[in-house]
Amino acid sequence: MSANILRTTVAEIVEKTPVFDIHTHLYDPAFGDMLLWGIDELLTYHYLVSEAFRWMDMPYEKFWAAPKQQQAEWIWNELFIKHSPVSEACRGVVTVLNKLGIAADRRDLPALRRWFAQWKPADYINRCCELANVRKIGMTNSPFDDAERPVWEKGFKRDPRFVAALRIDPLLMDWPNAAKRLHGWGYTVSADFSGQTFAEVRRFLGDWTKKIDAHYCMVSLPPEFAFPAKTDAAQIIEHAIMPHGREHNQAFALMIGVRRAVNPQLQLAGDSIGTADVTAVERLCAAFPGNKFLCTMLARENQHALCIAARKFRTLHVFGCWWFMNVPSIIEEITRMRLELIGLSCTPQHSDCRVLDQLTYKWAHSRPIIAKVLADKYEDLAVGGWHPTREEIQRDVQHLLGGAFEEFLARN
Ligand code: RAT
Ligand code: ZN
Repeated sequence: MSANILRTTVAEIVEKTPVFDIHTHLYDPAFGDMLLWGIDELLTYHYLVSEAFRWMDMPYEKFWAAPKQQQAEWIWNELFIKHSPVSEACRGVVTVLNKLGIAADRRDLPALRRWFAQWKPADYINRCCELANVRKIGMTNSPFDDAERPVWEKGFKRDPRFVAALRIDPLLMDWPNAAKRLHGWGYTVSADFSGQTFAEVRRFLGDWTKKIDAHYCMVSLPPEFAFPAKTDAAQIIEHAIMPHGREHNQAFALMIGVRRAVNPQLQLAGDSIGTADVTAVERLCAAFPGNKFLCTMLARENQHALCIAARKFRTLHVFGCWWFMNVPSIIEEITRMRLELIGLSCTPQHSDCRVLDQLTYKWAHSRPIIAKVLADKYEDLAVGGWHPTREEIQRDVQHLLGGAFEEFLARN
């Protein structure tokens, strides 16, 4: 294969290989309105809220008190009309419209709304999955979410494209309140961890794992996360989550580096970042060799050390360019580094979509970067006389777009 043909072959295979998007905030359609979609949701995505507030001279209270359509209009005017939408999150909206076949540059928000209003949710989900070429969507499912919990408790017919992940942030980050809630749900736990507390937390995790068929258990953590430590989080991990993980052969996903509510007035848009301590992840892997860990980190400064940790522990699977890392320049840098350090045994990207339509842009933006980096690596190999076949390229891309993740989860 010539260098040019190699590049176009890799690009074409990356485009055509369906992806398992391992972490999003999208919901099975049975959750109704909780599955967000359409132009007003796209415009009020929290990534855009924080960008719009860099220009808007408006009290935060006024913004939050307004109806969503009004908020969307303010953001549209600020980020698309008064300025060109060059940021990654803004460009995302343009890509979504383009993928859907809408002339985005007519700059006509009411017309966009009319276009979206024609769709039935079920058809629109199919359309977005087809355009994004997504085969499975990992949800984020919290038993602590009062809107979500009753839907699971009542039961519903699952859409096989949407797979569950058990999200447990309050359990680790706010144990005293989580203990009260568990108690209220019939688990005999004490805030001081006495008695049957750990066994009961395990029972809670086991019940929810079964109820939602959780593919993995997950938490997002602040940069201060330490292990071992005398914190509630470290104790619950050691005495409940680890034994639970071994019992159910369930991986534990750590998303580390978020500093919540740095500017509370921005609500969901007010979280920031901090450099974390990768040795906590290494110590967890070393202390619990019978457990599996998934990990992504928010700070660019942590990415290299995290890759090295993955070289040391085959029980650690690195994934995604999370949130503030999910911009083209950084995706390229991190993906390149990962391939150079741990080859194809990682999952370079997840979308973190909160709005269904975003699947189309997040994957449209990430796929060419993954293809470019992979083609560069094949080209380097060609210099040494190693030429991958088309079948080998397909195999490799399948691994990167969810296959390696599935193999990792299935491993005993
Ligand atoms: O990326 C995001 O939308 C963040 O708000 C978070 O949800 C983050 O991805 C998380 O899962 O904690
Ligand atoms: Zn997320």
